Parts: sequence; structure tokens; C-alpha cells
Amino acid sequence: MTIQWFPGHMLETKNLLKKAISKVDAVLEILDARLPEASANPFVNKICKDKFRLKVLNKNDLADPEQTKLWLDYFKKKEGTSAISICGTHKSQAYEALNYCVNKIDRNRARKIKVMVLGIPNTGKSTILNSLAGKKIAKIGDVPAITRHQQRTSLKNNIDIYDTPGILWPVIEPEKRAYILAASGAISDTAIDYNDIGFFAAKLLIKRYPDLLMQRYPFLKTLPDDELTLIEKIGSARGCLKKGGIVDFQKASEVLIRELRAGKIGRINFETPKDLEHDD
Ligand SMILES: Nc1nc2c(ncn2[C@@H]2O[C@H](COP(=O)(O)OP(=O)(O)OP(=O)(O)O)[C@@H](O)[C@H]2O)c(=O)[nH]1
Ligand SMILES: [Mg+2]
Repeated sequence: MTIQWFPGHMLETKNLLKKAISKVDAVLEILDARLPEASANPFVNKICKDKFRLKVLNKNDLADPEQTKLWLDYFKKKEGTSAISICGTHKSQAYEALNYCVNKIDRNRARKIKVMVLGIPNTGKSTILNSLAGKKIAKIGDVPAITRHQQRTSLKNNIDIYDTPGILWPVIEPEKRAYILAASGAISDTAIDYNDIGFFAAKLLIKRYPDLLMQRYPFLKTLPDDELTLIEKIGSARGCLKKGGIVDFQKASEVLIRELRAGKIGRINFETPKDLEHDD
């Protein structure tokens, strides 16, 4: 499955960022802690070059804490890479990320410091801005592409922060990355097939998080052997049925994905540093 979702404002943003990046002092690259590699846009690498950039593994409250530790170790070993994990809805944690950045900048206190927030859609960029500002400045939402324009906000201590629209790339490959991004909520629902994504998520949960699955869906009684059985059982238990009482797999997949994204199944990771070794 190839996913293509590249609304016009993303191209506009890319062009704007190519110029705007030269005027900022540092970058907060907001990643999703549940998919720190898949949620990293190669375009950010390309434009940041020598600029100080902090990888912020956001939504750590939804991620598997063991895996978050492993990811931070993984990034620590990568030369020239700094990373922390936060829950962006917490002001103190948002400031931890910002202060980390600011402390890396050779600072003349009379001059404003400019920090840009970059990342793919739905990773929590605007949420972090709001936490830093201590009030709702930017619109946020649990669907991708909420922010459509760059927005500058002045914070205390002579710091300007730039929130930007989330950007992806025109064709999302390889397939596994497309599935991970879609399951996490980074890609618009209009561009994905819930059946495919539901089956991908079901397979991952059976393999990696069987205990969480059994806790969330006690009606399963025993761990399903395969993803089809899992989706079918969720569908019949949750009343996702077509005429004649046949399970509607599309609807059942939607239920699973919605609950997974919202953290109702538990703290899970869509990818681990070990996966990268295997992919290599
Ligand atoms: N649980 C949890 N949810 C978060 C966190 N940060 C953001 N969110 C939620 O994630 C969703 C997306 O947040 P936004 O701040 O709109 O994301 P964005 O990166 O600005 O998205 P775009 O503007 O579309 O690029 C919202 O529903 C937020 O409430 C976090 O640390 N933990
Ligand atoms: Mg936003």
C-alpha cells in the first residue's frame, strides 16, 4: 500500500521553511514518542544542517516507557544528536525542551532568541506552544493538518517561538512506515484504508502487547491467533455489524485504531530501536 497525502499547504510550508530556517537560532523537532524514527521528516534533516536541533519525543505518556528509554539511548549514541522525551501538555516539560535548546545557543541577552517548532502533522507542536505560552494561542486537534500557517509567539525572557504546519512528503514509503504513520494519526483519514491499518495494528498488538490487549478486551478470553480473528471479535463485541449480523471489518478496525490512538489499550510503541536493526 502506498499512501499519498500532500495537501497544498504542505508544499507552501516547505518553501517557506527553506527561507525561514536561516533566521532562527534553534529547532525543536517534535516527534511522536511511539514512532520516533517514522515520524522524523527527512526534510527537517536537510534544512537544519548546522543549526542546533533537539529531537523531542512528545506524547511520552502514550508510549511504552521501556521503549522510550531505549530510544533515548539510541539517539544518545548518534553523533550530533540530542533528544529528550516529554508530555507536551505539561508546561514544565515543554519548558524542559525549550530550555535545553536555549542553553545550547550562544546567547546575547539583548537579542531575541528565535526557536522554531517543526515536525510532521499531529505530533503536538501547537500543544507545546500553548503549554509554553500558558494559554491557548494555537488551535489544536486530534486530526492531522490543524495548523495551516506559521505563527510567531513572544514568550518571556526575550524568546520568540515559531509554530509551523506539520509537513509530510508526497509519497510515503516504504509500506511499513506508511502503516505506522497512518496508525498513529499523522495521515488524514481520507487517505487511508481503515481495514489495512486495523489489520496492521492488530498484528502488532498480538505480537508485542498481548497482555494489554487481553486487559482491554476481556471478552477475548484467549489471545487470538491472528489479526483477522482479533478484529472480528472486537467487531462482534462492539456491535460493528452489517445486515445479517456479519461483522463490519471496516468499522471494527476503526474502533481498534481509535482506542489505540487515544491510549485506551495502554502505552504502546509502533516501532522500537530493535526494529531498525532488523530493517537494516
Ligand atoms: N496524550 C497526549 N496527547 C498530546 C500530547 N501533545 C499533544 N497531544 C494531542 O495530540 C493532538 C495533536 O496536537 P496538536 O498540537 O494539534 O499537533 P500539531 O503537531 O500541532 O498538529 P498539526 O498542526 O496538524 O501539524 C491533540 O489532540 C493534542 O491534544 C501529549 O504529550 N500527550
Ligand atoms: Mg499545529
